[in-house]
Amino acid sequence: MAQAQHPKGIHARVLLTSVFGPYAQDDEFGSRSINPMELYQNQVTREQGPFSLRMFHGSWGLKLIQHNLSAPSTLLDFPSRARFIRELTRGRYDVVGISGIIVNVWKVREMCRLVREHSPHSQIVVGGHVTAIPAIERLVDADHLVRGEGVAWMRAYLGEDPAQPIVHPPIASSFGFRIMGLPMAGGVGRAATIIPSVGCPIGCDFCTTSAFFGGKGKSVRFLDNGADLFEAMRQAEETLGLTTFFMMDENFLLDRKRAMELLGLMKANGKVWSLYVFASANAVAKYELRELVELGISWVWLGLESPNSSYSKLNGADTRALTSKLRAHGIRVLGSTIVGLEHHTPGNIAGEIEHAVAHDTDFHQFMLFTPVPGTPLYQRMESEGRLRSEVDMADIHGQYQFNFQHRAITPAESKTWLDWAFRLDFERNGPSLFRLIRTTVEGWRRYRDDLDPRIRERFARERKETAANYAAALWAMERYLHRSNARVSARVREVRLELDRELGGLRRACNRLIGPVLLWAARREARRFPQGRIIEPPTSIVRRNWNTAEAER
Ligand code: B12
Ligand code: SF4
Repeated sequence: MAQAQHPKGIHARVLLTSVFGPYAQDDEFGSRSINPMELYQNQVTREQGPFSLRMFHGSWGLKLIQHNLSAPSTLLDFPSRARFIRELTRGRYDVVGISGIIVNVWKVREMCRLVREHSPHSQIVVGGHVTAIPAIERLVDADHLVRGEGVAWMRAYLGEDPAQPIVHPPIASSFGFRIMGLPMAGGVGRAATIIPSVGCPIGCDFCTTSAFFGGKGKSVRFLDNGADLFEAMRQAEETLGLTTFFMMDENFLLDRKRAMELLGLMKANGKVWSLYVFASANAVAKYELRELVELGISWVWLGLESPNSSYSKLNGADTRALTSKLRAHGIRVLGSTIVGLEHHTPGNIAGEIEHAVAHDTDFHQFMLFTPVPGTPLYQRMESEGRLRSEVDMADIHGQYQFNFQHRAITPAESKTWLDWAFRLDFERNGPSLFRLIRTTVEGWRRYRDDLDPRIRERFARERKETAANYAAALWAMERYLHRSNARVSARVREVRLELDRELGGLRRACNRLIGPVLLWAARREARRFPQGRIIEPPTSIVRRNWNTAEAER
């Protein structure tokens, strides 16, 4: 089908928006209290009480689109419903682009309705994973539904060449960091987000991002080679003053050639950068540890899934050995485990969760096995008649209950096992903040005298940031856990004493003063918000390519 084009081309007035909040509450638009707009509190550290990491991430897909359009545009991120209506009524927008994922479908529907009511002349374009829902056109009243990559589509729609190279925007990866009930300047691993590509060619059957951008063998590459990557990172460093990068690529290490080109340029230009990446075990295996360290890999999101799954990305990998090797070299690991795979039964699932927890990763995400619309797994479950059609799409997010008939585990049991996994991980391994400090210190110990000055400098920097920001937090954690979990408290103490030995007397004295404040704040937070404090992201508005008078509206 021919690509649609707006008659006003680059002169069209464009509003790009994410779905409206509040998010962490139960409402008729599909918000759910267990589905806050946060990564860690939603699906990683949610059972870690006051030690859960709290922060937000903006809508990077919309940012990338906006940055690559010449048309005057407004990006409204995390609006309230009222703020969205206000923007519609004041903006005289020709185009309203709405971004959503599947759980947000009812908000997308409501937003389309609001556009028709308050800005009837606007064309509505809906993009993002929500468009993977079969027969979405019957659920939402949009003029265009964009499945897959959106920059090229929007460029073509607005009369620009879709094949132009991507201009990468500077993106600060997170904001609003809090822990132990207090806002913290800087935040854990403040980083610039870089988006090298979307999709993943490995094509695991459950993987929604892989399926959405073409499936097995396919991905869409924005930064095709090491030089493109290096340039985007250099510019982000210059604009944002950051030397840590969150590589938003589903499997960054898979493309070894590109990664090694980047390493060559980092070395040639003396760049001491830290990289946070997503990577599968078979991709990590393509590198010597020394190469990963030289590349500045300091945090890996690793799919562990299950020791008995047959996913090719694991390829027989001993993930426990791999994780402990990475950690011993100062590479922090966020392990990701699927709960409720097909082979799980009430008899073996506890053992599999124990196995996951035994990895002692710095962070652990647990997700229910979930057939998501648009994936090969969903098609198979549908053809086998095993989808639970009564499940609301707002509940298909992997943290509630199965949306399919499992052969051995009921939906209610699925939630019980999932919650248990998070709790067990916390009980055995302690707060993630402690674990990541531990790994950072381990890396520094190993590499502080390395012959390569780039490596020495990176580890010294990471350790310094950690010590400066979080040594006092260790003091507070040690005491907080003293009664409830003496074993973990003792482990925290060991790391704290080691850090203390390295710190100057003044810094140590400071920490002795700050520690009790943090302890008090953590106890207070746990008392006031036993289920976790509800925090919503603030609305942000970015206008581009307007003349000044209009931009100040
Ligand atoms: C950052 C992130 C978040 C942030 C939210 C950021 C935000 N402002 O919304 C946080 C951490 C809060 C989050 C939360 C959740 N997330 Co999330 N998240 C991501 C992540 C890691 C990156 C998104 C991203 O920026 N990608 C890069 C950009 C460039 O790609 P993109 O967003 O897809 O955008 C492209 C196209 O989709 C398209 N497009 C997008 N929007 C629009 C709009 C228009 C008009 C057009 C034309 C095109 C278009 O063009 C863009 C450029 O090509 C993705 C995984 C991934 N790799 O994408 C998951 C992902 C989007 N999240 C997902 C899920 C399920 C969730 C949660 C439900 C948590 C959970 N249990 O997993 C919650 C929902 C929270 C809520 N209440 O809504 C799923 C969505 C699955 C689906 N099929 O719907 C993903 C794909 C992860 C996964 N593999 O399962 N998430
Ligand atoms: S390796 Fe990871 S990103 Fe790639 S298809 Fe499998 S689950 Fe998706």
